[in-house]
Amino acid sequence: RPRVLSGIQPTADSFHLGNYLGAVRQWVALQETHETFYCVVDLHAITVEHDPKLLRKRTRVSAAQLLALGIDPERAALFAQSHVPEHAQLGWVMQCLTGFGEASRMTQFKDKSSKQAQDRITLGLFGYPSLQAADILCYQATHVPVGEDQRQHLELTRDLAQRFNSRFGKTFVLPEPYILKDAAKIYDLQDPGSKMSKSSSSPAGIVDLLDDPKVSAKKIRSAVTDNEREIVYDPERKAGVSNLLVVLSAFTGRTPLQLQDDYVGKGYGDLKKDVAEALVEFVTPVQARVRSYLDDTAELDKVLARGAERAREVASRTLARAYDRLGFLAQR
Ligand code: AQP
Repeated sequence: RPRVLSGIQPTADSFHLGNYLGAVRQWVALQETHETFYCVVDLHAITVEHDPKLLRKRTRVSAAQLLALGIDPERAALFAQSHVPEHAQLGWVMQCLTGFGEASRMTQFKDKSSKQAQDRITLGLFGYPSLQAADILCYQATHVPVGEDQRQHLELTRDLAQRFNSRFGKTFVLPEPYILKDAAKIYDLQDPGSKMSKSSSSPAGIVDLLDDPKVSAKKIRSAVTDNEREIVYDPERKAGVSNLLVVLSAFTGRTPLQLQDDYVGKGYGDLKKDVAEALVEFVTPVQARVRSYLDDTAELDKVLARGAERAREVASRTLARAYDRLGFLAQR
């Protein structure tokens, strides 16, 4: 079966709607058809300043959310990135193949580094995409379900895999992005020109899955739209309304264009009310499941340990092959 790898950072107390609709929802669906590896990327989380206690907590909360959202640990290998040391080991190799100019052109690095004082920007943040390439290549993943914002990093991963293969012999499979057209990017409710993001959205612009559902419903009702009245799916011209249609589409299974027809003659208030209701209906049982996974952290840690074991079986074989091709002596 084709392989899938994806990861999510434990850098917030909750996933937001963009993380779920852009990425995790695809992770769940792909378990049916692919061999899946999903990790909480704690190594990536320390590329910016962090608090160890919070990281520990957020790693478990992330795993609990993934389980609550439908990741089935019997089918997918669900693990913490730091439990599989091959990520960091292959990450070093990938850094040694990445050009300085190439890394400098990554827009995520430019965005994130522009928000920090020069001496706070770490080499880890600069090298983030090379580690991400290793995350993917360790598993010879063919598909990587991520949001649109990650497309450039995936291109780099393909370039690095190709570079390694042509210098040292065919070792890595070139992964394809798996980006769903209609949910690829969820926008900030207050600033629908920018993506919903944990680091840059204002509290009113971001919907956290673990927020009080009443608060989230209120944020949806206060979402920025425009001065017109028609509910039309036109992301260029009507970003706010289109964003709401995309969210409702994900929860109802109707396409944004079908929804546009459903809402002929209705107003923005009706649309917002329906989006808020669909959201509350979705998050309420998810939150209950998250709480129950967090009530038994020993069991949660066991799930992660089993996932890491399965992941290492694959990642260690890939690393051994890559090390051999690079000319490292085999350990006797
Ligand atoms: N707004 C979004 N729309 C669609 N997909 C999104 N993703 C993130 N934001 C959106 C996808 O979520 C997955 C997990 O990403 P991550 O762990 O790297 O989270 P992140 O990028 O740190 O999340 P943010 O909110 O974007 O944080 P900042 O802005 O702080 O970096 C990825 O597949 C991503 O595409």
